[in-house]
Amino acid sequence: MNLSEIMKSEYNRSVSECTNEEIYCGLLKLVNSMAEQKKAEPSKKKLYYISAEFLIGKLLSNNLINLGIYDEVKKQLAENGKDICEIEELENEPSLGNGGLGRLAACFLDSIATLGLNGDGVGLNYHFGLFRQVFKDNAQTSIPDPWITDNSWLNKTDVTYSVKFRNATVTSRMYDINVTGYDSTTNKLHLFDIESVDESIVEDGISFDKEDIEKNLTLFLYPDDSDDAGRMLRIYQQYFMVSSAAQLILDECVAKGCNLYDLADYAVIQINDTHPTMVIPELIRLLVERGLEMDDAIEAVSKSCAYTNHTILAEALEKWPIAYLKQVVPQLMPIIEVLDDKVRRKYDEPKLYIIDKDERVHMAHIDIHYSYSVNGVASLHTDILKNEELNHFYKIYPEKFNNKTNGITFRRWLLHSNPQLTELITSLIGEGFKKNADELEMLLKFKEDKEVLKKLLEIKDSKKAELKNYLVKKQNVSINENSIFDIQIKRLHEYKRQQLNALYIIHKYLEIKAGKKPSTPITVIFGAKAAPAYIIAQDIIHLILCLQELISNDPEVNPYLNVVMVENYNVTYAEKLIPACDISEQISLASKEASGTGNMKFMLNGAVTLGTEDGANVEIHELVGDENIYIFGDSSDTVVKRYKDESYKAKDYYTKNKAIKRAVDFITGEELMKLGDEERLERLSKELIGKDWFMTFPDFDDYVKTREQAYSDYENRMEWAEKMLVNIAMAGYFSSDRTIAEYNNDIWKL
Ligand code: 26V
Repeated sequence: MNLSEIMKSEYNRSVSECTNEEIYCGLLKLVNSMAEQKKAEPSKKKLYYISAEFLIGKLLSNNLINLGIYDEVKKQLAENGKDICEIEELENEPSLGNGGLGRLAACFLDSIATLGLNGDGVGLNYHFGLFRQVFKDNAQTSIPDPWITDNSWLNKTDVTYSVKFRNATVTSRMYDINVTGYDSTTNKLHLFDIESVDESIVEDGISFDKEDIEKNLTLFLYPDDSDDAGRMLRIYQQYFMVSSAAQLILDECVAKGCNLYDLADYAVIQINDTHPTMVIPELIRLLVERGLEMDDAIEAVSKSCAYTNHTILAEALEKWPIAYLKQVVPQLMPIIEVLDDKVRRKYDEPKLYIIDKDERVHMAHIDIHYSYSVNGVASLHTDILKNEELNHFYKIYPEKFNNKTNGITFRRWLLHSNPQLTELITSLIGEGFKKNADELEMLLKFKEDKEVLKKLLEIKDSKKAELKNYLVKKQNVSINENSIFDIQIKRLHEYKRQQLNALYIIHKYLEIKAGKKPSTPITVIFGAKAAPAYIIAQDIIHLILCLQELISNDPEVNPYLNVVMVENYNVTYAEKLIPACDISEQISLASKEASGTGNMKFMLNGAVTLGTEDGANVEIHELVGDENIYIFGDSSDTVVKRYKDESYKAKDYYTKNKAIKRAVDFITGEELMKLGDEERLERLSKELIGKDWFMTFPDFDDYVKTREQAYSDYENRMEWAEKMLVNIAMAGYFSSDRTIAEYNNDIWKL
């Protein structure tokens, strides 16, 4: 690799004479041509990972690392007075996902390519992705987030398909992004789009005419579905995605000589949550169109599809009214009726039916009946699916259910985001862990090595200083790099309980006011977007922003406690925040967070978890042991029981527990009312006292106590460093390479 030659041939200038933009374009070309050369020989069977979201993040550094040329490029740039970080800054981050589900899909693509498996991603090319969050008057507003430029990673292909809706037929075109494996082969992410999309129809914020499908189909990711037109648009998007995918799959299989009865020998389709579910009836429809009997088509498709469930929240399980499906994709309804009819003939249990008595189609039920594998994403989550949520399905299909605990790619979440820690680890145990993450356990032998522990602390300090500088640049806020960095970054949702964290902050604020000052100052950092139509989530953001303002202007408190909410939290922000974190807040109500993956990224970077026994926290706890994690709160069993017997009354806790009452009353007290919006703060307080559906009050005392314990343990720097080291050492299990190897061994069998 010679950067000078590349820039010479592209621009006829030396590296130092080129602008950063030109260098970026040169590198993009270089990466793409190297990636193309690493395309694997197509094997007979191929995986299609279909997902409505791929939250891939910026790709330049990631690709340079995976192609093994990052250090060399960085060096050659430096020799010419150029800084690779400044060049990275030029890349737009495509926000093609909401959060965990989309980011998981991106980590999986990295591992699939790294393990040399024949598997591509299939999704949609949203022009604006998820909205960009802008704070105004202590509240979230949203604007479009365009990311596609002439120099994006998208490569236009000549693959096109015709997709038929009831009222229109559109042409889908496939765009490809190269997915480089680490020291391995290249796969593709196929993103479908239509040419007629019109970015100019967006008015005022992110609102647009939801009816004009040919102009809006791939404009946004999951546009606001709080109204009928929004929900309908989602069905259009989903069908557009899966019809294109199904045609691609059949074309590729036929090209390889597949007779369609044997589809399962050529294709395995992983359905990422219920968004791509319509691929099942669509494939059946296409097979029948190509001459198969209905029963044969159903069998061929069922043997090719596998489904992953990512949530047990009832409101997130998709149920589409028949009337909507008839309106958008009438051709699928007869197939769905056949699928439902088969279930009804066999089982006399309405909970298993696909179509319910209110004429709604339960998408997850299609997946479970007509896939050969159903998996949850962490051990606790899978147990809850088997024993509670999907128990009636588990009883009839015990062999289909399996667990695949989520994972993260270490290339992005360690090698790229924390080169300093990577270097230290390499100096201690060699390079092996980069491909075999279990080797991180070798770090345990340095548990009592003072020099190593000191280095760990130094690296953490340097990442904290880097974050401080980044925040000044990005948001013009200044934080104390000598404080404890306590971080909660994830989508804003009541079940994730940012409101519990906020109640703690109020509690601490009042304690400091009363003279109880912490030995080390604390900086609490939040990052979270809330769905525009999710009012209470917006109210919680408002509360946090008001607390940030209140405290930053209070000289009595801000030497000891500060709150910062980062604006437009995304993958790029996560890459800066995670390595700088001391305490990782994973405080969802037990049983509600399917897995979480941020928890794994923090652990890998030496943050210590403060969390409930929920999702993958349970597995983190088992791996690191009681000394190296801070667990609090009621168990998943207790919570499930409380919901069942409807015994929880928030009001009782509020009246009986003085600390809770004091914190909740503060929300509508005069200090915050002066800064905030009365309606928002009152609604939030009323919601908590009257309902508190995600049970923050029962966990409050234990949360405060455990958090204080963590802060006090932090004071003993050497003991804390030991906890950091154990967390890093035990993180190997959470490599997505392990997860993908399990998917392949148990489900895909590529
Ligand atoms: C979707 C919705 C949509 C409608 C309103 C409420 C709501 C609540 C949650 C969701 C989540 C959809 C699925 C999802 O993103 N699940 C996440 O998947 C991650 C990867 O498996 C996992 O780590 C997270 O725990 C899980 O929440």
